[in-house]
Amino acid sequence: MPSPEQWTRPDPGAGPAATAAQPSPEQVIAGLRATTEGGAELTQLLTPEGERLADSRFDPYLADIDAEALRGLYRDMVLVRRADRESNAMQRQGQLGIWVPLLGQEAAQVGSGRALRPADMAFPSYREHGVAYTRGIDFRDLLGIFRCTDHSGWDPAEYGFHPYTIVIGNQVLNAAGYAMGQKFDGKVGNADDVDNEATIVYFGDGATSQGDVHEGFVWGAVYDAPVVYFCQNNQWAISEPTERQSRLPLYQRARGYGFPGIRVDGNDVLACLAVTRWALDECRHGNGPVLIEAFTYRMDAHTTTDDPTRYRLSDELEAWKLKDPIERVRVHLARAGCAEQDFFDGVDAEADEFAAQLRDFCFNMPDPPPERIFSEVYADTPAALDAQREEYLSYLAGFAGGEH
Ligand SMILES: Cc1ncc(C[n+]2csc(CCOP(=O)(O)OP(=O)(O)O)c2C)c(N)n1
Ligand SMILES: [Mg+2]
Repeated sequence: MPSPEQWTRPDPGAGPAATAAQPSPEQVIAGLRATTEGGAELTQLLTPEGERLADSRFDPYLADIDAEALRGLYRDMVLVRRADRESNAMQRQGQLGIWVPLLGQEAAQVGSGRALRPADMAFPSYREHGVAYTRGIDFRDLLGIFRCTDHSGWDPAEYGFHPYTIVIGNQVLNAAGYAMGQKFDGKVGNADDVDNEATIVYFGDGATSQGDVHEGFVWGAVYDAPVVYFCQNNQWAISEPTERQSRLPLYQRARGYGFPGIRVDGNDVLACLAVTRWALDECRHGNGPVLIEAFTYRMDAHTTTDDPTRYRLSDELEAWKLKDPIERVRVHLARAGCAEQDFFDGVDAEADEFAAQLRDFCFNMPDPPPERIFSEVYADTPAALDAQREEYLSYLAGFAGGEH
């Protein structure tokens, strides 16, 4: 049976007719293999059973990951998951307008986020709460966006973390441009590596069908920009499965742009950390860009407005539960004698406290003053905007009970 690659690469002896052949149902099913299973090309350092696999290419990037660091990665993922679940619940209780769950993607986000250095820049989409956490952003600062009282809750330059982007794929162009700037500013290829910087941009499998992503790849490639394109292939773009968006595994698309592409087990925090460190290193030394496809699974709904039971079967979810990103680290820590029950209980207690603080903050979050919508838009506010603000405030003042 021809592999999906052969649909676009006809047998030279078969003549032009082969090029036009439609894939048969079997070929379509074979095509699923390309995107729904990790395959031999998957870089994995920690199996779902918690077994550490040796890897001569990527192990050097984990030289500093001792038992304490591993416990730290576990703690990061547990806290992030707990905050995600609490936020999801708060949306259900009417405290947030919407929530975008990251459940199942903790390893992809914590692993890649922990690979970054403070001077690097990250461009998220809207699901990257785990990356935000690794950049030092207070999880509470994310909540205003989802309570619809804020556009962003942090200074992007201070944290090296751009505001969330809802327009699918747009941040890939932003990131390519930012990385070109890093190159023009001499932040790439310096003999002293502390002077080097890189950019990482997060986007989904569905985003790879957007023109902006294609353009972002082209700009990054032709300028040798220090940008890591980090695609979290969580198998779904709302209700559209990946295999309906690509005939090839997504990482293989990099070849067409002339930079390396690699598929990593997105549920393996060690593989995500090592591979992203390698990719960032490549970028900092002038060998960028790099595409990473983190092969993972969105274990919850697309957002709280979505009902995934309408379009996917529960056995798929059950199969992915066995590949849980947190569980495999827990098993590994326990089996390797790197953590006792006390440690796991302590992290759980810390996570409960973290969630309680989040809840308390959310329930008591003040509404921003109405003039806020006019501020922080321009460095120097134009007169027309000043006039609109004054008009709006005097309109509000006309209501009984004062200004608003
Ligand atoms: C330009 C644009 N088109 C459509 C949408 C609506 N939309 C929101 S999320 C989404 C699916 C994105 O899927 P994927 O890139 O796989 O990311 P995921 O949500 O799975 O993390 C779509 C089509 C949008 N936000 N922007
Ligand atoms: Mg997706």
